[in-house]
Amino acid sequence: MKERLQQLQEEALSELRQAQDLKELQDVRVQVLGKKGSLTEVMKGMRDLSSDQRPLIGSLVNTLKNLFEDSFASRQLELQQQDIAAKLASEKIDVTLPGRRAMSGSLHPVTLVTDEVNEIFSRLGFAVAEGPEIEQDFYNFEALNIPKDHPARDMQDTFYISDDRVLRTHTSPVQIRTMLKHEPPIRIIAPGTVYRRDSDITHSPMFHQVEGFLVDEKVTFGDLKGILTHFLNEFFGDGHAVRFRPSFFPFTEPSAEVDIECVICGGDGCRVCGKTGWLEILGCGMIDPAVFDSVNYDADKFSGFAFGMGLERMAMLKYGVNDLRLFFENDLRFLKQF
Ligand code: 2U9
Repeated sequence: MKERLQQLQEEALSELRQAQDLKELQDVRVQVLGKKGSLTEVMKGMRDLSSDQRPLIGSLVNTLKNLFEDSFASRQLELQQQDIAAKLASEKIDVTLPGRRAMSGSLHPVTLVTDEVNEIFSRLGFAVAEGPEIEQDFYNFEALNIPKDHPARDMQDTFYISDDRVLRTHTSPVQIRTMLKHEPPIRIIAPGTVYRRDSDITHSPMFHQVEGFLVDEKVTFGDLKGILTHFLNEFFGDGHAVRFRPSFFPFTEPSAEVDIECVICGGDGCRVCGKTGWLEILGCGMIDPAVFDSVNYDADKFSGFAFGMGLERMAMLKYGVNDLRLFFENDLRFLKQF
């Protein structure tokens, strides 16, 4: 029996040493101390021993069992440390490597231009106002002196939500809403998205505008010219001639269109300005007394001017973009340049 135990000890300890990972180590434990393990079998056989043999063999078995447990624990620790070391080696991070740059987005050119227009007018004391994109007929047309038979009201030109509701065709309704809430003096610019049933190389059914207006006592066309000339000099830089041409809008009287000396060719004539040397850039005028009537302003006491501009057009001229569609395609190669 003693020899059997000696042999068992050698085998068991050698198996422990040979175990290459924690799973193999567990298997050795089962082989020795499991239900049918080699040492378990020996312990079961103890009952067949004579009573004088039993204490001696019992103590040898116990010693062997303890020795096995200790050796098991230390081999287990060794294998665990080996595991950790291997993991650390494979997951090693070189903290001195340069980091990967996060991709940062940029503002859309129309947003950039909107912000710049807002800033220039803010410095002149204008507040920015916003309003709904689905508008009632009253705010979009009626209050702006756009009569029932005006072509702008036609189904061909305007997106109708219902008989009385449209996708706003300009941001002017924001200004009607503002006047209905506040008394003069008033200085507002209204940037925003507008919709017209127009789609070709130079028109998009959805585009962006900034409109502005100022109402006070004794406001003159001279004030209008001064403010808009200053704005264009700020936006495009000094040194471009500006001219005002008579025009017509239902909501302003008199009305004018504003041209700036071509910012591409400097007035010599090129493809962008159609060889005229001038770019049409703004519409404007003195607010029609009929508009004041519809918001209950006293047209004898107050006067004001208003203006409007298309922001995609401003962005095209500022950044030299030659195709309107680029603004709506969301091609990152285009957008990343701003
Ligand atoms: C109120 C009264 C008058 C705003 C104005 C224009 C002239 C104009 C166009 C420029 C290019 C629109 O984007 S565009 O197609 N705008 O020519 N807009 S005067 O007049 C107003 C606005 C509000 C209460």
